[in-house]
Amino acid sequence: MTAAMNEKTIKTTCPYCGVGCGIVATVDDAIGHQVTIQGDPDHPSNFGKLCSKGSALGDTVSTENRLLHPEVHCIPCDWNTALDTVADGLTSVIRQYGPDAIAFYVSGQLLTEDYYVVNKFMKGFIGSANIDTNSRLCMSSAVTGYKRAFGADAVPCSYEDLEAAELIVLTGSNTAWCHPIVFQRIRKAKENNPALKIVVIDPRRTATCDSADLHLTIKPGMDGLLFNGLLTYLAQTDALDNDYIAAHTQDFEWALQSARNTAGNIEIVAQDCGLSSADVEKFYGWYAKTAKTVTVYSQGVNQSSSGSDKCNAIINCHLATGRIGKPGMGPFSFTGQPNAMGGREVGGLANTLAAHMELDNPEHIDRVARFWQTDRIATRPGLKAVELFDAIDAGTIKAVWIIATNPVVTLPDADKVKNALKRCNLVIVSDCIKNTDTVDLAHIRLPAAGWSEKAGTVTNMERRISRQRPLFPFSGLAKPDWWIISQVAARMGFKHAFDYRSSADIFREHAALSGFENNLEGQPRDFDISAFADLTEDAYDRLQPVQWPVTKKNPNGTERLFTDGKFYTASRKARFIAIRPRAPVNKPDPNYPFTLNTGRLRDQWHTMTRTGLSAKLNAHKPEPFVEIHPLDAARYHLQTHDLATISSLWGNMIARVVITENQQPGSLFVPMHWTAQFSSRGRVGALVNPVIDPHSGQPESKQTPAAITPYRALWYAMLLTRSPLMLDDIEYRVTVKGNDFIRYELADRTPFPSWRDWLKSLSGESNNPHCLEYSDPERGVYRSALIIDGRLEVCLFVSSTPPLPETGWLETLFAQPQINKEERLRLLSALPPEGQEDCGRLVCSCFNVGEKSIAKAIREFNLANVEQIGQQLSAGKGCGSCLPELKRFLPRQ
Ligand SMILES: Nc1nc2c(c(=O)[nH]1)N[C@H]1C(S)=C(S)[C@@H](COP(=O)(O)OP(=O)(O)OC[C@H]3O[C@@H](n4cnc5c(=O)[nH]c(N)nc54)[C@H](O)[C@@H]3O)O[C@H]1N2
Ligand SMILES: Nc1nc2c(c(=O)[nH]1)N[C@H]1C(S)=C(S)[C@@H](COP(=O)(O)OP(=O)(O)OC[C@H]3O[C@@H](n4cnc5c(=O)[nH]c(N)nc54)[C@H](O)[C@@H]3O)O[C@H]1N2
Ligand code: SF4
Ligand SMILES: [Mo]
Repeated sequence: MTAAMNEKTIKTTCPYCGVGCGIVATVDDAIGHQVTIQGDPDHPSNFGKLCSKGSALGDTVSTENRLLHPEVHCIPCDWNTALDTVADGLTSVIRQYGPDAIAFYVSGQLLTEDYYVVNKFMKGFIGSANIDTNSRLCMSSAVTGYKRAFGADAVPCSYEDLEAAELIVLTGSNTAWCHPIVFQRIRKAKENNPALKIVVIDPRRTATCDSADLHLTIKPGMDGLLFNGLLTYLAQTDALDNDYIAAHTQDFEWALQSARNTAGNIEIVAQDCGLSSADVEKFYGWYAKTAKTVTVYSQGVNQSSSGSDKCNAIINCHLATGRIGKPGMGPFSFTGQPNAMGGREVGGLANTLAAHMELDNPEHIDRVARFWQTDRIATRPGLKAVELFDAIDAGTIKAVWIIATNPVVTLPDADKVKNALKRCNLVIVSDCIKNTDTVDLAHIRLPAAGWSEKAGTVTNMERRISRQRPLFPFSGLAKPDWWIISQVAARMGFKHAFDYRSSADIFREHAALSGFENNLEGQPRDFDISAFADLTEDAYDRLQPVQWPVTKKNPNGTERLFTDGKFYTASRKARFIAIRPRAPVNKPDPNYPFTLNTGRLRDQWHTMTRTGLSAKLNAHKPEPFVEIHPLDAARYHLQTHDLATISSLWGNMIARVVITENQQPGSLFVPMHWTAQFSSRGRVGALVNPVIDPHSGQPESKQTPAAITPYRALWYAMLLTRSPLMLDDIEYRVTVKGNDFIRYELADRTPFPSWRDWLKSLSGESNNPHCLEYSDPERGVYRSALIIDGRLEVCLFVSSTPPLPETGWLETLFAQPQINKEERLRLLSALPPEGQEDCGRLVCSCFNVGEKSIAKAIREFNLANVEQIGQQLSAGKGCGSCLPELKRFLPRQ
């Protein structure tokens, strides 16, 4: 048989962001764990496009770092032993302390089927609602905002509304990096319709700003005031849709009064938001006169102690202008995770119930209990993420099961979370990966099937349900999450309710519940996919992407909600909410004079358990860093390439200094991605204040008072090696996985005993080791390379001051089986031979184009736009994720 005959093509969905791109995966059974990834041209979310992360999925499916078998107290075991131990452990806690002494902490990265089962188990049968999800950190404020306004957690818009819009306001969203394919759709829409205006509201200048007609560098946390000011302005300028307000809404006067009281005129708003009056007026003016307006909001709005209010301040303006339920309009919360929306559907949050029902509503509780045929259902909301870990810390929760999330890195006050887990009697973790900061603290580790193995559905941020389909068999003993949970439920006496044979079984039940007693007495629930309640196994396999609601009457799904002006409140009218804007809870002070902002990078996904495996993705931003404005850098004696200690009342970290005017004076930005697996001191969650929104419980991850000081090491080193090395005792250590090498960035304040002896110890018993060395003790410089049998093994550069030489060329030498004489000669200078260029830090990961090559081509060929760069270098011609960055290399027009 030829290889091609073994090839099969499978359609599935990207496991990263909420855009929910369709993928065509080609696997060759003869080759094993390898896959070629392409965008699915027929998927309505991406029409064939994929961003850098989606395109690199093939690099992340290796089994090398997978958790391949269950472990109890670090001892590998079979499933029966592990499942019995989990069931016995949970049962004994319940017997002794009651069901509320147990907690689950789950994730928007579960498939809907997994998510449904774990919620049914905990809320329906264990009988406690102490099950929360990482979505609490992500979009619980958006949920609260929608529920307060519409009576249901219903995202009104579609991506097509962005294309039909004439004004897109992006607030607290770095769309270019975090929802790249939707951003490409927005960019394309602007090309097709130059009248489309884009306003970006973000204290930082981000890649998203490169497409903006107006960028408002808002003072951190002030969005509520800005949108209250907008509501006042709309009233003052006669831009309200009074007919819509009268027919379809309630409580308008109340909200307007509050807006007037708090944001009565543009000057005050501008001053308090740190903006110019002219810019605020421009934004308000555009908004007032552009009917087709979509406001997109994400973590810069949600992750705030007043996040829910900010969401409602935004929604108020849409309701006041009747801009909802019509093409090209609406308040559009961008969710982050691939299945944040699916989690909302199954009641993933501790205060909600399945199928968009509520835990504070006795009728809903009764209905779900009858559907599940249980008399043990939880009857009150459970603890929300931050409180839940506080309860673990306090010892009131005795056992926790964490599934598909990494709270030791991503919850605020993350050192406290770490200590809480260390103290907890029973920590069960289900993950695909062998070592994460959270898995490392588990008593019981359960190997979950990951993307490319598991089967089920996800819902993207425009309510579109798509299938994830398996490409490979399960690795090792890994099992789908729904199976693991059902097995434990069965062992705890609930087999009758968890007797699922497939994910299709679960999906049907979930669909049936969504239609169960829906629309009683003219009161419908928004989430209804009852059309799928009888889906056959085969039809589930073939399920095409579709936007809910999907009912028998409406089998092709629903592009837009609220087209009839009817909402899900008792009166069927939308509610205005009166907003009193509040600043972040903790304010900078002389000890902690900066506002620390945290967020995402283009090529990493959260805690890097998967993207960190891809050399390509690591190349874009390889090291944890802190961005600071030049004036602040000068004041605090920081230079580019320096390391700095950043600290808050809660914790501290070390990161590389990046000086940039993209940052406002008084604020710092640190990416959220680094963990103890990749860096000794790069976990920013340790610094983040555990302040939460009173309505949603979402933490204020974007604003923590912080201080910064130079970290002056005795020595700095850069080490390239073929295989991992033990470097645990070094104070600053970052590990970067490359293609054929690993790079370590190192620094310490205590002397390293002897680099020479250490290198010698590395050559071990090998034949023919050869050590090149250069030493200048006066300058603290030491350089060395270890070559074994003509092949480069280790390359070490040490200096008493940063920066160390650039490593681009040296890294390429690891791909060679032998290095030649000239290369040997130049090794310790790090300068490539004539004709072999170092292309600099990677910008375009599809075509491996670095910043030096781009700058050089622009200079040499007088390139004037990104198209010309593409023609010359191919950069930007692949996934397009680097286009905003390419723009920055061009001379400013
Ligand atoms: N590459 C990549 N993409 C991702 C993810 C990833 O890890 N990597 N994660 C996914 C997930 S789960 C999520 S939730 C989304 C998040 O997507 P986004 O919300 O777009 O991403 P963030 O970087 O967290 O924050 C967005 C912006 O909010 C700004 N901001 C901070 N404070 C304020 C403020 O007070 N007001 C305003 N208006 N803006 C402010 C920040 O400067 C930042 O640029 O991304 C998803 N997509
Ligand atoms: N400082 C700061 N902190 C933040 C944020 C921020 O902007 N700033 N953003 C917050 C937001 S919006 C989010 S969404 C969170 C995300 O934070 P987390 O969810 O904690 O981060 P991930 O790295 O996505 O963790 C997912 C884990 O699930 C595992 N996994 C993947 N697939 C599966 C599966 O199918 N089954 C199982 N069992 N495991 C699987 C992965 O290996 C990984 O360990 O971080 C939050 N924390
Ligand atoms: S935009 Fe990128 S990360 Fe998001 S779903 Fe599409 S390919 Fe995946
Ligand atoms: Mo998120």
